[in-house]
Amino acid sequence: MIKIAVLQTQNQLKPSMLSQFRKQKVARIFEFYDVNENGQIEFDDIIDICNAFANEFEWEPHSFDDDNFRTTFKNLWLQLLKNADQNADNQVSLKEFLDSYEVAIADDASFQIYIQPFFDMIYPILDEHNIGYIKKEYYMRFYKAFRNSEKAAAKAFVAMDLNEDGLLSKQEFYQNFYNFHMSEDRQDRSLVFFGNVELPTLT
Ligand SMILES: [Ca+2]
Ligand SMILES: [Ca+2]
Ligand SMILES: [Ca+2]
Repeated sequence: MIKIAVLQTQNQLKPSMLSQFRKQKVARIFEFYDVNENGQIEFDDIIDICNAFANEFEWEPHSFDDDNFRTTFKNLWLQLLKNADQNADNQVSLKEFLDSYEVAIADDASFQIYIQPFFDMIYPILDEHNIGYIKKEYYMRFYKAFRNSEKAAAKAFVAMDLNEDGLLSKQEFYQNFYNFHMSEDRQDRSLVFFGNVELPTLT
């Protein structure tokens, strides 16, 4: 509850601080969440995302991995509702999503609070044996679970492998995740993090 109060206060105090470019990237994240493409993120989308991950990672229903992912992702969803659903209709519109990201990616401290949890949840799935890097096969599964093609996944792996050693280290994955949210660089390799490079047009 305290977090909501703080968020609302910040929203009221701060005019829009995000560049159009960063807003476009936030809209790309919105597209990732809005699986059924009805312009709202709702609980059904979250279930669809969980199903897509279970399918790509071949988790049996109610196995540890499946249950763990669903529980954690539902918690992320509840967090998103609390922080973004201004009209309390249990859906998050693009406008509400953008407003919440004005705060969530305003600076590094906010990034740590609001955005880092997604990374902390996803990384251990991709590096299940905790070896410090992600195998290409696992990265491909992750990327395809975002409704991207095999070809796009392969291309993204190459882009995100910053030192081009054929492995995606935790540091590289994090750097791309961070830059996607925070960088103003239109050439940054992180641009492919959530899908194809074409960014959505904002009206
Ligand atoms: Ca939707
Ligand atoms: Ca709403
Ligand atoms: Ca590498």
